[in-house]
Amino acid sequence: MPKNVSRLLIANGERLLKDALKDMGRHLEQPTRRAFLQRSLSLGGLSLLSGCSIVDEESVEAALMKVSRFNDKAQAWLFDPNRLAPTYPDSMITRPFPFNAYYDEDEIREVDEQAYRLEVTGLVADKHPWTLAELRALPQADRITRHICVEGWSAIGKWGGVPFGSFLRRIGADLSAKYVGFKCVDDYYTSIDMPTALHPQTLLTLTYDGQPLPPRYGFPMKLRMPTKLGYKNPKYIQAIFVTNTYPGGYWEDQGYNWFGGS
Ligand SMILES: Nc1nc2c(c(=O)[nH]1)N[C@H]1C(S)=C(S)[C@@H](COP(=O)(O)O)O[C@H]1N2
Ligand SMILES: [Mo]
Repeated sequence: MPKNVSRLLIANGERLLKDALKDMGRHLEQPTRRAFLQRSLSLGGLSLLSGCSIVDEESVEAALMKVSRFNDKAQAWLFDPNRLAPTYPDSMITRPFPFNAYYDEDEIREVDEQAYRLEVTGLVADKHPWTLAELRALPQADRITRHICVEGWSAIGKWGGVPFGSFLRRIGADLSAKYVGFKCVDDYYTSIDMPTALHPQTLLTLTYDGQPLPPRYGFPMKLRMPTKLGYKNPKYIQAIFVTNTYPGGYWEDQGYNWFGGS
């Protein structure tokens, strides 16, 4: 990506942010405003602001959302559908791989393999629900990639499953639609842009480290994207839908940046 292009985008983002702050009037004291600006003026840095107390101000939240949506557009524009994320040798796998969810490990949902069906809805030609056996019968791939969580850790893991682009083509998804959304067994939900859904490293995973995905890592299924931050990678997937209506996400609706590229 040319540096002058990213600089131009950041400069535009800055102008947009300053305009938004001007709109807010004098809600904030000068030093707070300055700290706010300093923390905000980087692409990607915005996603970390959700824990900040000034988010209580409705106007600040509106300004942040404006910039975050600008950030989504910039990231979508910069996203190279053919550029691959790094992959690693077996020896670099992080053991044990960390567990994370919006609840503790003792509340992990156990999904019954026999009763499970993956629902597929929205802008797709073939809406038949999938059993795990049917999904396992599709051509599989595995990859060792790094998972990065905004909470400040990263780890290398090995996931295997169905390349998501080939799955979307198989079900006759409208590949010109804007979003693919995910609903999970544990009430988590998220959504991604179609170019990322079709990226060659995006996998609908059924295995972790060569074994069926254990409950802690999202049995029966996790969408694994090495081009996106951890919270964009849904575990315990119950339903997949293709849509042009912005679906948001569990953390995204609380202020995390929607595009969430790493
Ligand atoms: N269904 C579901 N998926 C989820 C989450 C969750 O709480 N529920 N947490 C996300 C976050 S923030 C991270 S970092 C990763 C953690 O995945 P891991 O337990 O395999 O490390 O799952 C993501 N997907
Ligand atoms: Mo995360």
